[in-house]
Amino acid sequence: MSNRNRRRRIAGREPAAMGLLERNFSLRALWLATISLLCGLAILFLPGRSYPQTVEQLVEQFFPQRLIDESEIDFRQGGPAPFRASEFVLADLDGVRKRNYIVAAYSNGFSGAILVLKQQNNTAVPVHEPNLRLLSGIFPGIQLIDINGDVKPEVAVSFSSARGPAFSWIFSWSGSELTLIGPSSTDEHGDVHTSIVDPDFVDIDGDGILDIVQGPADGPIPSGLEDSIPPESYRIYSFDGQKFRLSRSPSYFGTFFRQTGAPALKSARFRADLTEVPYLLKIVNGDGKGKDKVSSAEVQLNGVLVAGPERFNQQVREIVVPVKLDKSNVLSVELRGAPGGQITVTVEPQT
Ligand SMILES: [Ca+2]
Ligand SMILES: [Ca+2]
Repeated sequence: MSNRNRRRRIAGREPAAMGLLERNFSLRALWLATISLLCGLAILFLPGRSYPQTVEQLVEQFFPQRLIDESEIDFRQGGPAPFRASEFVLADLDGVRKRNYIVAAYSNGFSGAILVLKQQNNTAVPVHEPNLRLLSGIFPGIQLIDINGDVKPEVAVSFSSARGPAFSWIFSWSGSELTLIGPSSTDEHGDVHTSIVDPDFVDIDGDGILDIVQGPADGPIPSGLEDSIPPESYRIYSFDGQKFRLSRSPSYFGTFFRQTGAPALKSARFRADLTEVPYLLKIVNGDGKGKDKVSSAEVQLNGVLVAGPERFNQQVREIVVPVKLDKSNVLSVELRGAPGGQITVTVEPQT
């Protein structure tokens, strides 16, 4: 068919048929517009990579790219397969009775990162990342602890090491950033190291502010090696309003609890570096505030009774006994009386 003929055929159509064609065309346009609108709405409101809804997805969305890059480069150079671990808590950092922050910790199996995200509707914005190059460990953990009793939580982040113990970093929230308040030191390159591994938080002096107790890193020493590995003391860090600083280094620190059931003897081993200096064994009866005292107990050091039942009652707060230590020592404690009582025993050089 020639072009001229075709033009004639179209031009020769009935006006009614042309109207139908136009109506079909505009219906199709309307249909397409509706489909596009629905697709747009679906992308906006359905959970997906670009618009995460769950906190888990938000936390993953902000996984630090430098950790991903580091493990991929390492893998290409023959290292282990890329690894990702993250942990988070929802936190009311400002004390406004709304857990509107996400504190997230990330690890690629070697290096770690901490990120504070502020939740806004279905999204979050990163508001702070502590600049600590030496955060490292495999599995991150986060705990909120109100260290100074002001209702606003402090943040304890840990990264477990291959051998199990976790390096801990303690922060307070300034309103805009996490400030490291945990015990730490700075090396010659300006990098900050934490001084604590799996610490305990105890209010030792009852001032309402938690203290940090760090036990010796050395586990049980194989027999015969006691003399070649110097003993490590316990370390107690107290908060001075700015930072936790070392306040005492006792040879032993431990809290004993009166459990339900018959009184039971519990023993703890500890070592001492100096055996020729006088030591003081101090028993604090009750918790930091003086509650939960025991009315009867027996405390022995190296098989010798240092405090018997007659020394304890509900009015006794503290018992101090001068003692001598051996290189290796055993403290044995049996608490009696009503379950729930506790004592804390410290052994440190007499100053
Ligand atoms: Ca607090
Ligand atoms: Ca305290």
